[in-house]
Amino acid sequence: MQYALLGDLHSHYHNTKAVLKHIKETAPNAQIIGLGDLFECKIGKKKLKSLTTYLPLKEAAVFQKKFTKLITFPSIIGNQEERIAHVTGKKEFLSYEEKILIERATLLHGHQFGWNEKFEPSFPVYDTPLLFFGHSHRAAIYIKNVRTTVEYNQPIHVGDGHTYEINVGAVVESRDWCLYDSDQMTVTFFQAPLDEASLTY
Ligand SMILES: [Mn+2]
Repeated sequence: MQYALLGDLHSHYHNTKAVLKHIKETAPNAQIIGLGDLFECKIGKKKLKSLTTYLPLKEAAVFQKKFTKLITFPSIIGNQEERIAHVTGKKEFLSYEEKILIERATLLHGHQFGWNEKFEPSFPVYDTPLLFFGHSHRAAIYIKNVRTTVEYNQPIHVGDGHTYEINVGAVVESRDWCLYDSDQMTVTFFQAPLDEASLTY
């Protein structure tokens, strides 16, 4: 089975549309799953502390109807959804799973890990050969905890019994997504082509 994994959309309509189009062209039968931070919260950590009441959704987040119509696939929760729920009191943003398990792979958003000052993750314990995640907006594959350079459009074989941690990158900045084929046991990084409209939200 094929899975198309995308994360860190941050409410970016044009890039999300470009990535979904690219997925449809490249792997039309893949099951699409989001890796969190679908939406962009406009309230930073500092402002969060000074809030005394809930904010309306429009003030708290980049929330456009045309964007929500693109989100027809399941997703795990990201820190943006958690913050939007906290700021608005809207519990529906907490309705996403913290973790999804698919064939031989765990899906998590990286806010559940520790990160060092260089923004490198320390991975939690997980029970599958593969871990897919997002959060730092940097596509990467870690083999035995060593970060390895990503080559796009090149299937990487991940069925050799080692564990692999795969950061699928970000939709919002670079239109990244990742194809996981559980029959072939391959992972392929992709970037949807840039269209002019992608330069705006
Ligand atoms: Mn995040």
